[in-house]
Amino acid sequence: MLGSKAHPLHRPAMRPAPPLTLVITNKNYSSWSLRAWLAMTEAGIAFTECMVKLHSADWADNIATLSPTKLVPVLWEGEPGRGCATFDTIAIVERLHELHPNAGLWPADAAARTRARSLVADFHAGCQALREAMPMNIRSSHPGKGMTPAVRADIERLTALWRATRAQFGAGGPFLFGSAYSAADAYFTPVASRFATYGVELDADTRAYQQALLATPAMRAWAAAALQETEFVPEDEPYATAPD
Ligand SMILES: N[C@@H](CCC(=O)N[C@@H](CS)C(=O)NCC(=O)O)C(=O)O
Repeated sequence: MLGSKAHPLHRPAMRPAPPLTLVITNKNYSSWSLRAWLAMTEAGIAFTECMVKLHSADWADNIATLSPTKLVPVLWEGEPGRGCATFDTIAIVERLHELHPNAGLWPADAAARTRARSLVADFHAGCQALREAMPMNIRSSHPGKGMTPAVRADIERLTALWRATRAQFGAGGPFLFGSAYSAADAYFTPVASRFATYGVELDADTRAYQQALLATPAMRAWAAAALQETEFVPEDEPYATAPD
């Protein structure tokens, strides 16, 4: 007699994964949006981009629905505002890794993966002086601005970590872990952009890494879109005055 359990051969049909949407803001300014967007794009994960411009009517009307924290990026599985939301960039990367474990978001090697996660967590919680004094501003050039002893200390500490990681794990390619681009590289691409905007002098190895980050097709596409934007956000422009 058949019991109530389904026969093992009669598996329920697999439900298709809900579509992914990434809510982001201005490409010229939003370093956190860039990180999540790059990680997904470089990993080849399909998603729809939902742009909500900072300080716009669209933002005022929709951010509370689109983001539990009223910050972006937010990853939605299913309908934005109704599906499952992951917020905060580290959580987004980890959720994407759960959904796409073979997409290469983290290095396959355990020691390299541990280093990648450590670098990302360390940056997420630190480098405050650098982040405050040198906000990402892809279209602008402010050489020499923002450099203070605290910023210099952040840069020296961070670039020493990059050099040590590349020396230990980076043979065979231009990225932190060699030829395979990881979420850690996505994390540091906005820093590479800041170094260009503020004309930060770099040692040869760090400069090579910076250039590799800025040269990926995904970063070029993002930067090209950033250059098309015309919004001026005063909070992100400590070294410029609003155009008339
Ligand atoms: N820790 C957050 C930071 C997110 C964040 O600060 N996002 C900025 C844009 S880069 C934002 O949403 N700002 C909107 C506001 O301050 O009102 C993450 O990792 O995602």
